[in-house]
Amino acid sequence: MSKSKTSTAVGLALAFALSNVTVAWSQAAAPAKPSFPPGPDYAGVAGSAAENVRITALCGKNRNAADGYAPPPAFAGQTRAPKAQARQPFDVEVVARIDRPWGLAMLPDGRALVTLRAGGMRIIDKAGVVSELLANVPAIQNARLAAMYDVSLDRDFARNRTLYFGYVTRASATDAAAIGRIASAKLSADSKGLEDVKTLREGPDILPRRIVQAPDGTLLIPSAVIDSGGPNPQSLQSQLGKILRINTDGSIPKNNPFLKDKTANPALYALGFRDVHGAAFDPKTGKLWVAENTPMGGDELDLIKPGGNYGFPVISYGRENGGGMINGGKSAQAGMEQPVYYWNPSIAPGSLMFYTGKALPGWTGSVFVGGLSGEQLVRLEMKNGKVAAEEKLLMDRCVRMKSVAQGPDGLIYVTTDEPKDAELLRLVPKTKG
Ligand SMILES: [Ca+2]
Repeated sequence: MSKSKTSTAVGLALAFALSNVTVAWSQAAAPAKPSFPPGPDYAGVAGSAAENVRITALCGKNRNAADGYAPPPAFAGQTRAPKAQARQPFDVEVVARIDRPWGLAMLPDGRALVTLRAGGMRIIDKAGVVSELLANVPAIQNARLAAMYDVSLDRDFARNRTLYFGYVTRASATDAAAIGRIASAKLSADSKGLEDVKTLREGPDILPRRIVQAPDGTLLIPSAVIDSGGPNPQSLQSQLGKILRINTDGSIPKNNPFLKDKTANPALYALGFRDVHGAAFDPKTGKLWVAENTPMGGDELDLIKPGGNYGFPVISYGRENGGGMINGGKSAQAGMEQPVYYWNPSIAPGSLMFYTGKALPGWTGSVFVGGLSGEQLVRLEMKNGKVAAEEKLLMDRCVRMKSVAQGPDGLIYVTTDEPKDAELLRLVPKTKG
């Protein structure tokens, strides 16, 4: 075969592969939901049978995965890590009660800045006093998935008062469609409102779950895809199901990984996600990690490489929330990244944090993940870039755990995800005696 024929054949194969992934994906034609025997529950995976029974009795329900579907991991330790030893005696303080929060950022003076899912922001001081709604926060107008999502501080916040936030609202007074926006603003000197609110990037295909600032100053934003049948997370033309990367003025960094492809959206940094709620930079390596919420039984912890393809919906360890298979249950493919870890059964990760504090010394160096459906705060012990052990904390509170952040006091702050009377919790060293 001549060289030109070979390249034509390769070109055709590539075109076919691309045409396959740029169309909308759908499970509509999936075969009937398969049936699997019951699986272990959340407490049972990294706990004892007795702990399992205790939590089920305490919380009044069994939060098993729907069944025991459990495809084999790609390597030992990729799921269901051994139970970590309890290394830090602690107490839980309820700092304040608030309406359903989403984002949480700890200010340098120790106050907590929270976004409210229905719209708005409040500041909670160390004593638990909750502020009025901050002025000048963009309103969240009714649209599908409309909500205020994350807020995060610029690394020079103490000097420049700059913060970033993401939200989804109605596109305009005359357009009921949803639009996602990533914005910056300054917190006023009296902390009563925002100033200089600027939209950095917006689009109908942006669902901005988190905003984290890289060591190089750029902003990394996981943008979810919720719907089966929506834009394909593999498509380079859509911002859904991706991690986006922009500069703090909204411009596109000159070294974004897909810029050579003129048809690709220039903000794309990594692709193939469903719904990443947790994102954080490892303070030791400067690398980005994310925690992906859903598919069912396939929640992932991923180490992000620029331009990496994280597989969804081509490969996954989970299934549709209704139980249907995703791409026949395929869990690995060449050119697609494997998760470092996945949760089976699901915990529905709502956040991700590397703990570097000294106030809770038994936990220094651990990774924390808030679990929504799992109603727990997960602590992971990492070794050589893999999960060595998992501890499930706060399960006896029986509530969904949302955001987790480290305060300047070195303590750990957690918000719960309840529609009313959600809590801001503070984890402190156990007082002796
Ligand atoms: Ca994946």
